[in-house]
Amino acid sequence: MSEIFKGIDTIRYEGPQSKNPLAFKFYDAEKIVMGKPMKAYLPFAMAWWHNLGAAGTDMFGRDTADKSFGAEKGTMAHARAKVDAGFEFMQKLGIEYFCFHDVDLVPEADDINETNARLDEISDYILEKMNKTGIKCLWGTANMFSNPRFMNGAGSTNSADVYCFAAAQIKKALELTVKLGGKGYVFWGGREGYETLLNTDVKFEQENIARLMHLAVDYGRKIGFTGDFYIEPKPKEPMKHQYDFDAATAIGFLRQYGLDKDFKMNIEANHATLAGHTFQHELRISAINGMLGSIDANQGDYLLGWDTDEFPFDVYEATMCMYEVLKAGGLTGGFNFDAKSRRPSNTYEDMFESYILGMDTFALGLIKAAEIIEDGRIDGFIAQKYSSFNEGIGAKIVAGEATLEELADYAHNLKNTTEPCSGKQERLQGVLNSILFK
Ligand code: XUL
Ligand code: CO
Repeated sequence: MSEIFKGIDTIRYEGPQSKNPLAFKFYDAEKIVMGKPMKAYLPFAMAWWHNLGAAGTDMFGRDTADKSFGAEKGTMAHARAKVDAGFEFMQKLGIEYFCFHDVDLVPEADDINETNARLDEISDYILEKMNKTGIKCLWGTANMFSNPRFMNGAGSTNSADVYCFAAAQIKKALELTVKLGGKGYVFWGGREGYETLLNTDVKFEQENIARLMHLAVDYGRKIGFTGDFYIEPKPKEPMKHQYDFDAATAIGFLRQYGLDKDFKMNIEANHATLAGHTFQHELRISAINGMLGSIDANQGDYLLGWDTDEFPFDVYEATMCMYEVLKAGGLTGGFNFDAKSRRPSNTYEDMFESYILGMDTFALGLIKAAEIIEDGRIDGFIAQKYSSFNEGIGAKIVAGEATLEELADYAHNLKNTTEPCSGKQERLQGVLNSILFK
């Protein structure tokens, strides 16, 4: 097999002063941060679909990048060339994981048996490469949104036949995930939602999605999948109302249908902002519910209301993300760059520079988040803010030992001028800036 990314060597750490576009400025895999090497906190993953598949086509124009990797597109030779390209790419960047949809790996045939035979063939080849390189699978999933049969949904479809197609794809994608040792299995409900209630039975659709998830869990556990299932919340696009709107909605759904023991969240930064939340909010809601599993690391554009899937470069967001991750004790999953280079960034070099940007941004976020925690002023302020609950009546409330009458009696002895204390937002924002830019 010949080299695909000729002229691009292994990407090395050169430090923030480096002007070499093909070097890391902040991601220094072995550097110790809060007691562990950076790479232990940042299990980065390559998204098969964007990096090896997406070539720039948008609603207004065709491909700008050449991702044929020397083979004819739509063939098994091309599927193998993508594996070659992907593994060379990950090795050169020091990326240890990848994520995939079934149909990212091979061209889909008209007959599902033929598609599955192709998936068997390509996964043998991927496994060979994994064994040679030590690269691992973070998660797998089934694409249940592109094929026209899923136009009315997969788990939420009106057609029992389509529902069975979805089941068949999940079954195969789970088998592939187990074969490749994937840590997780993702459900992103792209078409699980609706445009209008004039034609939709929401209750029935949600119950049917839950039934499909239960079947997936049962089968996954039966074939030895010990990892986490993930829901990846997103509020809209392609559907107007998506059932897994945000983390809180998805967690409520999982609890309602008894799926919460097997599932966690895969939080995508840009999906959070589309839901009108910050990325940090979604991470916190997942973490406090014990459901922070994995992260799709990208960012959106605040001026655009759609899923732009950009490589992350916003250091504030990455810092607050890593603050949440550190506070939660790390991720059981990883950081999948569900991101694509911009359409005019159409060279092989751009593919590498995109990942360098993303990895450096999260490395910088990690360094800065560790500094925030070590500095202690923000955590200290929060602890102080709630300190009235540490003793006296406050402690009794927290211990669940107070009655409403008792609290009312206590309040009757207070002055109406009682104030809860300043929130000090501007001071704390200043602290954040002083740590980020020192
Ligand atoms: C779509 C999206 C998907 C999921 C996997 O917005 O993020 O790529 O990550 O299906
Ligand atoms: Co995603």
